[in-house]
Amino acid sequence: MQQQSSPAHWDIFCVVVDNYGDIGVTWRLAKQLAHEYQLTINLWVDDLRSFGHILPQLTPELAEQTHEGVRILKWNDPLDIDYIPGSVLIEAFACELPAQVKQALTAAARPPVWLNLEYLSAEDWVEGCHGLPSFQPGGINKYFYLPGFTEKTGGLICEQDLLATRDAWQANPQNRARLFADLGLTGIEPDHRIISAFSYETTALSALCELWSKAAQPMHLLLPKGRSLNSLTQWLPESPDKLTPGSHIQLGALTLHILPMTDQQGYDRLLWSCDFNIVRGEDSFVRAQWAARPFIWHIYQQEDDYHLVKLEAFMRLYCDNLAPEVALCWQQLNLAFNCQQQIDVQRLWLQIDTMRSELEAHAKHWPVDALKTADLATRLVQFVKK
Ligand code: TRH
Repeated sequence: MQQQSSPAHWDIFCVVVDNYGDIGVTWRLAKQLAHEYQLTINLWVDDLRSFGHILPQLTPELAEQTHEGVRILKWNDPLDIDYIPGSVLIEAFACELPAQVKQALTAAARPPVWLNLEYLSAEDWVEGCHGLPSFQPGGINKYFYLPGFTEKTGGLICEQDLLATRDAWQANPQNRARLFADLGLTGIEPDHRIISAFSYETTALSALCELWSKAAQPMHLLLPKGRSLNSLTQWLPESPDKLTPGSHIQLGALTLHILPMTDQQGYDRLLWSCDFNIVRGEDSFVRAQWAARPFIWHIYQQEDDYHLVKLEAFMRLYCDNLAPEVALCWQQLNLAFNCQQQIDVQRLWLQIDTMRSELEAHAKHWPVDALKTADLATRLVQFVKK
C-alpha cells in the first residue's frame, strides 16, 4: 500500500511496551501537533488493541484510520505500507525503527529531522542532555529530545487551552455532577470526599482503603478498571476480572466504584473532579498536576530502585516553595506509598489531611510554575525550526 502524505508530514513511531504510557504520551502529542500547529501527523503504533483502551473509537483491525485529525497507521514489521520520509521523524522512547524506515532515511536527498523522544524526568542531568545529537550509521544525526520541568529541557505536554478549560470546568459544580451521573456513580453528595486511583498493584492502596473505611466522613474511591483494583482483592466479593464498570462495593464509610477506562479527555475530567488523585507512570502523573488537585505519584518501578531517585528529584522541584512541614509530610507520604509501607502511609495520610488547604493551594499554583515559558509541543516545533 502507498503512504499518501505530503513530504512535510511528521511521523511518530510508538511501541506499546506495557501499560498505556507510551501510547498515551505519543497520542496526546500527535493530537496537539495536529490541532495547534495544523501539522500532518502519521502515528505508527504496533499494538492497536492496547491503544483502543484509551481511544475507544479505534478499530484495531484497520491498517489505517484517522481520529482527531491524526492519521493512525498499524506498524507491522515489515511495514505493509510504504514509508515516505516527511520533514520530522520521532521515535518514541528509543523504539527500534523498522529496517525499511532506516533505509529510506539514508536514501533520502533531504532526510527528516530525526528525534528520539525520551521519558520524562526531573533529574538535573536532563538539562545537559536535552537536544544533543548522536551520529547514526547512515550519516544522519538523531537528536535526543528530553521532556522536563525547566527551561533548558524539552518541557511538558500541555494543550494551550487546557488550564482555561479546566478552570471553567471546576468553576461549575454541575460539570462534576453530570460526569459522575454519566459514569453511573450513585450516592455521592457534595460534602463527600472523592479520590481517584490509577496505580500499579500495591498494598499501600489497601492500607489507605482500610483507613478510609473508618473515616468520619463518607469517602468514595473511583477505580478505573485495571491494576489498582488487583490491590484490593482481599475486600472484593469476587475476582477483579469479574467486576464490571458500574459496580460499587461498600466498606464502612468507603464506597469503591469501578469505572470503565475512558478516552483521555474523559480521564482529564475525572482528575479535575476528584478531591485527590493517585496516579502513576508518566502521562497520568502530568495530567494530575494540570488538574490542580493534590496527588500521590505511584512511579513506574525500575531496576535497583532507580525510580526512587526520579521520585525524589520531582518532589524536590514540586516542594520548592511549599511550607517545609507540608513538603516533608507530602514527600514522606509519596515515599511510603511507593515503598508499600502500610502503617506509615496511614499515619502520613492522617497528617497531610490536617494540612489539606495548603496542599490544595499549592496544587492550584503549581501548573503555572511548571509550564515556565512554553509547553512541550511549542518547544518541539521551535527545536525543529532551529
Ligand atoms: O499506563 P502507565 O503505567 O504507563 C507507563 C509509564 O508511562 C511508564 O513511564 C512507561 O515506562 C510504561 O508505561 C511502559 O501510566 P501513564 O503514563 O499514566 O499512562 C496511562 C495513560 O492512560 C494516560 O495517557 C492516561 C490514559 N488513560 C485514559 O485515557 N483513560 C483512562 O480511563 C485512564 C485510567 C487512563
